[in-house]
Amino acid sequence: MDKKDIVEVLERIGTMMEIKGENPFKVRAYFSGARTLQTMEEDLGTVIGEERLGDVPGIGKALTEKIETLFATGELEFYDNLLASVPPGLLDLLDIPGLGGKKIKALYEQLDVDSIESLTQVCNEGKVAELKGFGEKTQEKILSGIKNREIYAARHLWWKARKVADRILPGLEDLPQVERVEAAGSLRRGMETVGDLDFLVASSDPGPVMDWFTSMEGIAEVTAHGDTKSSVRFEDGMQADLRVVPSEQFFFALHHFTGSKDHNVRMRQKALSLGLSLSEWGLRPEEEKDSSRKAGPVEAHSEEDIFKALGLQYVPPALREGMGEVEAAERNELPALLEYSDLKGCFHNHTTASDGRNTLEEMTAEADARGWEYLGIADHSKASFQANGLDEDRLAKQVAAIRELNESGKFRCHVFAGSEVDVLSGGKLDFEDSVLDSLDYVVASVHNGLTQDEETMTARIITALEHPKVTMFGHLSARLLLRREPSQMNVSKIIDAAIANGKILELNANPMRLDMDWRHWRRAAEKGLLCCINPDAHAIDHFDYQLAGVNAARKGWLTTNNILNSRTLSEVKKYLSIID
Ligand code: DGT
Ligand code: CA
Ligand code: CA
Ligand code: ZN
Repeated sequence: MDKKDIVEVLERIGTMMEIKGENPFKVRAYFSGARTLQTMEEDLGTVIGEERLGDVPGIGKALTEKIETLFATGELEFYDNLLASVPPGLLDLLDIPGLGGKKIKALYEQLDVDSIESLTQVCNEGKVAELKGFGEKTQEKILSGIKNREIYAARHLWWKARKVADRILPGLEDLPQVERVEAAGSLRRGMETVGDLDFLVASSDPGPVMDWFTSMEGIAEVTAHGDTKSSVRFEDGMQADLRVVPSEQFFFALHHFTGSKDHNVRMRQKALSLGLSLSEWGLRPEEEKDSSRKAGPVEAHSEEDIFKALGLQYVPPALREGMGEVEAAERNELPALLEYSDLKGCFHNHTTASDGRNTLEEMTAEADARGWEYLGIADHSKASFQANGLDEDRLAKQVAAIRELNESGKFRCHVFAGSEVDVLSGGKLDFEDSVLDSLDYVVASVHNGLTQDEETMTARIITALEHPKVTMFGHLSARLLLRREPSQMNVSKIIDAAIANGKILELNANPMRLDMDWRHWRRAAEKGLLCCINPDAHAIDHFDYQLAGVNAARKGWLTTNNILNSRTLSEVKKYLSIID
């Protein structure tokens, strides 16, 4: 079992002991042990191998044995016994923000709550508000937490959905009956989360295609098995639809099932204004609608043909959200969308100096191998102690190491020395100006106090944006998709403040963040806001996240003009006022 999983087991042990009302002293030992382990810089295997785990402050004898057993075997009898001794539904309650061991214990003992269902019921009856230490507000928060949990469970990260689709598509392609195949729906539009996968196949012999699809590996249930449409649910909860159409309808169906619904509505209106009727089956004069299940007189050998037939510029899937794209296509004013290959580097990246998994050199070598002209290192600052943030001394050493690496000429890729500086709760930065002066750039980010009210948070962020040393703001809302709601803030005020102060907002490309949200970018960029797409990489393979970032940027109508890191090294140096 790896370190991350062991940390989770220790936390669960602590929680279960708390629920059972065990000695708070013992309980605390598990939580603090989990934290110690989490922030331990050295490789856990090495420390265990050299029998030094017991020497680590905060990890006592009992804990050492348990961690070693988990590391070696992935199992622990003590944990299994504990799991068996609490109602299984109780641990689900931990998914609700604000509920820890103590609160769960109170709910269990005083209101017999032992599952999400029973918790929902007592909340709706108003009984939770009456409990000591809870109150009306907590009860409301619990209810909205339960609702979010349902929404979260029904959707999946685009990043994950794409990987599942990438496994299914080749299988479909290989079937002899399949003439064409595409993934459609929200996945094709590049939505940050995806409800279900939608596959579309052109074939004149759908039977074997349906049979293959409904007998794929990992399927938990076949929810529909028809002549031309089937649906399945995989063991991990992901669902997928497959539709098979005759090849002359393929592009009409592809356009229809790519959506979005709002885009389709606008497209049908556009067709009607020309006396035409557009459907998943074809495009035909409106008066022939009765025969609409047959292919229409207009042929489409690509989606482009459909747009052309309506006198429209081609609208790429990323823009099909019913947010003015059809109107812009009428005027031939769609943007030239960003490509991954437009990116020449990035700025928000971590190394082993804070909580990253790769060293400065390893990160630089990888950026170099990708052909990037520059790489910015922005490790955490000291207030982010849980992420092993750097203090002034360690930062100074890192800056020196970066300067040295650049001078060594070892890599073509230039490294910029930065920092992801915590924005403290009142908007003050975690480092003094004299420290920030030694850096090439500063990413300001909020990592704590995420539940401040809208006014306080907005003021906090604007204060940081007004700081002369700040270059860009990191992951604005601090949301974690399908896990944590965005912090409350007045985004349009923040955008205005960033523009007024000549500051950049990041588009954090981590597939769990994609923050600032693409829905804000089009208007913000029109007003003049500059964007930087950053992977927030904690390891070399996280540079791939830039694909998700570019995807979100496309949905935000951004072009190379709006993106700092599509500029060349010398342009960026100029922007950062760095003189060679
Ligand atoms: P999802 O799965 O919730 O992430 O979102 P989508 O967009 O993939 O939605 P889905 O799977 O329900 O349907 C795929 C596409 O099919 C959708 O984007 C547009 C089209 N579609 C489905 N139902 C309707 C409908 O009732 N009206 C219209 N105009 N289009 C529909
Ligand atoms: Ca879908
Ligand atoms: Ca669907
Ligand atoms: Zn961060």
